[in-house]
Amino acid sequence: MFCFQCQEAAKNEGCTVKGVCGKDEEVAKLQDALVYLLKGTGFWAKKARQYGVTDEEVDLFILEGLFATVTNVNFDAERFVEYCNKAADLKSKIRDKFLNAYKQKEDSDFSEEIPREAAWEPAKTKEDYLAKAEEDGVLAEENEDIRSLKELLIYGLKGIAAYADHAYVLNEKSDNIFSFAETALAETTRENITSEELISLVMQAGDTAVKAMEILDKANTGRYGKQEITSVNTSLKEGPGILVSGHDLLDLEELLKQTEGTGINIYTHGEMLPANAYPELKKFDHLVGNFGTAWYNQRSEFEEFNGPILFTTNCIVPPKDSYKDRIYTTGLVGWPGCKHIPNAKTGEQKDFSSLIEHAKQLGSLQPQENKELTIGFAKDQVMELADKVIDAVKSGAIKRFVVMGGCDGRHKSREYYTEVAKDLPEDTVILTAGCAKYRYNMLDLGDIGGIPRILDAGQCNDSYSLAYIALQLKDAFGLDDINDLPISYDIAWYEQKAVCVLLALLALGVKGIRLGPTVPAFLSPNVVNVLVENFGIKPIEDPETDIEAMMAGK
Ligand code: SF4
Ligand code: SF3
Repeated sequence: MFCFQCQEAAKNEGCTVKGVCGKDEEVAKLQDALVYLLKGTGFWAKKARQYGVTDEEVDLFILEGLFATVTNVNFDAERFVEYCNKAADLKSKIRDKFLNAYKQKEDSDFSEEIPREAAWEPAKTKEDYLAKAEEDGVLAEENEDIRSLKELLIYGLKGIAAYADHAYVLNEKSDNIFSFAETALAETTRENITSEELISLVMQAGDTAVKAMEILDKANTGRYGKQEITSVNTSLKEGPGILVSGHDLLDLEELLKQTEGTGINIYTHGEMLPANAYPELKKFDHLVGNFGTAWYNQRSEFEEFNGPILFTTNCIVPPKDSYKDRIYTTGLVGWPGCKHIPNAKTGEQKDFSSLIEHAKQLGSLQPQENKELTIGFAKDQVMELADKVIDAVKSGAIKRFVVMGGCDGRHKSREYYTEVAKDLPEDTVILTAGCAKYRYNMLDLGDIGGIPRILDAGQCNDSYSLAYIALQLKDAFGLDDINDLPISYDIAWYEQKAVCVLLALLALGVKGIRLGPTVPAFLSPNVVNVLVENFGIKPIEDPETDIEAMMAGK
């Protein structure tokens, strides 16, 4: 196996024996085979679009397939065999549709040369998929820079796919996103593609990432209302409970409906915390708060939570035997041997009854002393405070905003973010989104004239809110360039949704982003140079040096 798609890639080079995340060789190879098949599917889907033919089953499955390969989503080999089979079927389906359309229009059979990803007819066995991955994995591309740019594009696309899929289940979709995903996948199959062409696709991925976050914001706020400033309980209460992790608000809503009146309390974990700020979710009295912190702490936190735990997206880590029987997965998430709640039929809800029964059997949780956390500073809420914020900047009460969104992770070096948060001068405000916040969201940093010094916009996709706020401030101050604002970006990344967010920020023209805790292993030295020269991206140094530089606008 070879995988270097996340920040925890072994030695910051790549995982070759087993993933640091827990992904084994078989799953890693099946994921490679799936991406390979999706590239072939993208090739035919792009061609079909040129002849006016689309197929939403294909469009959607491309998103789902990519999403399933995001770090810490699915570790179940059998599920990947099913996904590969489905990708192979859909590849044939869209190919045949294209060939028919071509023949009708051109009055001849399509006879151009096709890439090997599009031509492959798998035997639809696990062995065949594994063999294909062995000969045609990530390292099959020998040119280091082309490989780096192709993977940057694919990883950004995986993040886009995850966000677009979350929006899709809430009835928001964009044909531009489907079309871009197919084009990008198809382009990676071209033997003679140049670095310049790939850089242009990476920039288009940034534009598409903005679009994906925008439609997801529309989907979330359309259904659940605008996030409101909310004080969230972060401790366990008397009575049985279910913990919900991940990013999928629809799963949470359906579970809340199905547990109403049962006496079961629902708690959020990790990236589900922002759900507590949406009016249409917080109206459920039995959504009682958030328990725990970022994903990598789940092995200790889940032992403490004596109830079932539902995973709706990443990040799942290898469960301990002490709580493995309490883990349930749904959507694209999977862990071998853990119970999986299947998708519902169209127009119906998922059936969470087994999970609910399990919570009843396990009985009450051990109550804890209460602590509160304030959240809900997505774009609409911050815009309500806009006058106050603008006045505070004009008067000098706020000297600088520091965007510290992104992901959290295991590495000790991430204490950097806690230190930065602690040591930033008192006239600074931290804007955050994503699970990166768990490094500092319990610090009591106070407020500036009633504006809290940590403004938490929500999930990683709510980085859209942070970009939106920046654009509004630019207009409010009559500036031409977003980089003239007193905002610094100190972003933490871990998985591919953070790659998507980074590309979105670049597409919006943000320059001088600090990226940590390490520079991605999949970026070759030449590609790093391109990012440094064109966007001023820089690695993090120590907190003191970086704070000084940021305060000087560097
Ligand atoms: Fe390694 Fe990250 Fe890939 Fe897992 S996702 S195998 S930790 S590089
Ligand atoms: Fe976190 Fe996985 Fe990335 Fe959604 S839950 S930000 S790491």
